[in-house]
Amino acid sequence: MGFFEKLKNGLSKTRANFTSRIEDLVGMSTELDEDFLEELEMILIAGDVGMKTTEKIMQAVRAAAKKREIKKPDEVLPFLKKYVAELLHDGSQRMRISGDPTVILVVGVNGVGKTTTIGKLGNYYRLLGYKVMFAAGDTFRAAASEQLKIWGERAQCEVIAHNEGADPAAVVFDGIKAAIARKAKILFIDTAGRLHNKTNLMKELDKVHRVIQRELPDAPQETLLVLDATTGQNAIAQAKVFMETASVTGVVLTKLDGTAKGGVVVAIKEELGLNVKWIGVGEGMMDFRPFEPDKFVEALFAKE
Ligand SMILES: Nc1nc2c(ncn2[C@@H]2O[C@H](COP(=O)(O)OP(=O)(O)OP(=O)(O)O)[C@@H](O)[C@H]2O)c(=O)[nH]1
Ligand SMILES: [Mg+2]
Repeated sequence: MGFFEKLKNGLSKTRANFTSRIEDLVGMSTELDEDFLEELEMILIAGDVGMKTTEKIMQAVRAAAKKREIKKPDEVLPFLKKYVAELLHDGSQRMRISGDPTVILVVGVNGVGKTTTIGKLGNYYRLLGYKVMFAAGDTFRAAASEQLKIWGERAQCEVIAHNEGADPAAVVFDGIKAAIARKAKILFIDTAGRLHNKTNLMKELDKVHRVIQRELPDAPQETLLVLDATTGQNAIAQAKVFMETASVTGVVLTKLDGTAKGGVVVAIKEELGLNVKWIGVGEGMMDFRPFEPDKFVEALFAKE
């Protein structure tokens, strides 16, 4: 299956909940009247685009209607497609591979897909010719290191790990030393998603961050926040907590396959000001894509 087909398949539930409902509304409406606009607004909110972003989109639709740029209901979908693509656009989607090593810290609550994402990205960058290593900074959960080691084998990336309960900062320190010694170009750092409480988790991330900076002042070059698309607006609330502590440089939005809440991509950009850099569309090593706004919108609005 090609890149676009996989993305399109991954977004099929979102499309059913969002695009198809707009199409149905358009099909039933003859006038671009207040009823139509209110219904459209409901669909956007239900599609997890978020309140603030929905308001912004609706203002644009109303303004375009007033200026007679859109006159009939069936002109709304092409307008939305173009408008959403513009909202999502940004010049700096790519990751910066600029240090020796480049350190990429991966954060997020438990179960969102951090470890899986590291496996996928590790393999991707190895195939591009970089030497990649992983550091198992999640020492809280039993078997977390083992899971990362399995991904390390599959992705052919060396893993630095300590025993369960070890100090994550110590693992990170060793990871950096090993990456320097072995001339790795990229070091991915896995972190715990759950500790005894939120304050502890944030303290731990802060400590990990300080260790990285002490060893490599320009690092981490990226702090990727992993968010699970199936959680919709909850993902936005989670992101706000992480943004208070970690200087998040981008988002990995996982589990876009099998969710109707893909509209959350728009809210991440608009309400958090964060760029989605990667999207996950399955559990396998190749089931992810760089986030490309045009392709995403194309797949979101694609006809079956
Ligand atoms: N369908 C689907 N499943 C995914 C995706 N990414 C991860 N998963 C699954 O989500 C589950 C959790 O993934 P992990 O990578 O263990 O998540 P984590 O954030 O490391 O979790 P903790 O270590 O517990 O904090 C696993 O069963 C993964 O296979 C995705 O893009 N699509
Ligand atoms: Mg994990």
